[in-house]
Amino acid sequence: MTRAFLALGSNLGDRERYLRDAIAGIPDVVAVSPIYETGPVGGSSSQGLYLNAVVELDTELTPRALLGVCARLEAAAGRVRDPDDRYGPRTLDVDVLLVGDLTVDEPDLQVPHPRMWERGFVLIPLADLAPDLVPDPPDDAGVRRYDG
Ligand code: GSY
Repeated sequence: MTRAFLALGSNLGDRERYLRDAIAGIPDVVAVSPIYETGPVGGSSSQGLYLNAVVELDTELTPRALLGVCARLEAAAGRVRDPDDRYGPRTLDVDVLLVGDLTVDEPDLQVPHPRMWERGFVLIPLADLAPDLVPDPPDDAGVRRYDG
């Protein structure tokens, strides 16, 4: 069994519903971070605020299989990718962050996630679940606890 982490984000439609439905569809979940409301990073600053969370899994799934889980959840949320707006608003984004000590460097899958260490909206919820991995989480004013 391997300790893995996925990051979830939504800034379109019923954001909390999309996150909660996605979390319910993830296999082998052992912990879920609090939900945070966060300012959009990248793309138009006029797009809506995100809700973000991180989930921890204890799993035998490979990084590639986890990527398949992410794609299935995004499709179930009606995610439509706009090739001209890579950082545009989305019903659901699910990213593979870490899968134990494994590394993957392929065109469509990089593990650890290459931008995770610069993103407060990832590091703050990850630190809630894994302070051993993020001993010094950033003090990011754009990341606030969301209570509905
Ligand atoms: O990379 C995930 C999608 N995403 C997010 C996000 O989840 N949260 C915030 N705050 N900004 C983001 N920009 C992108 S793209």
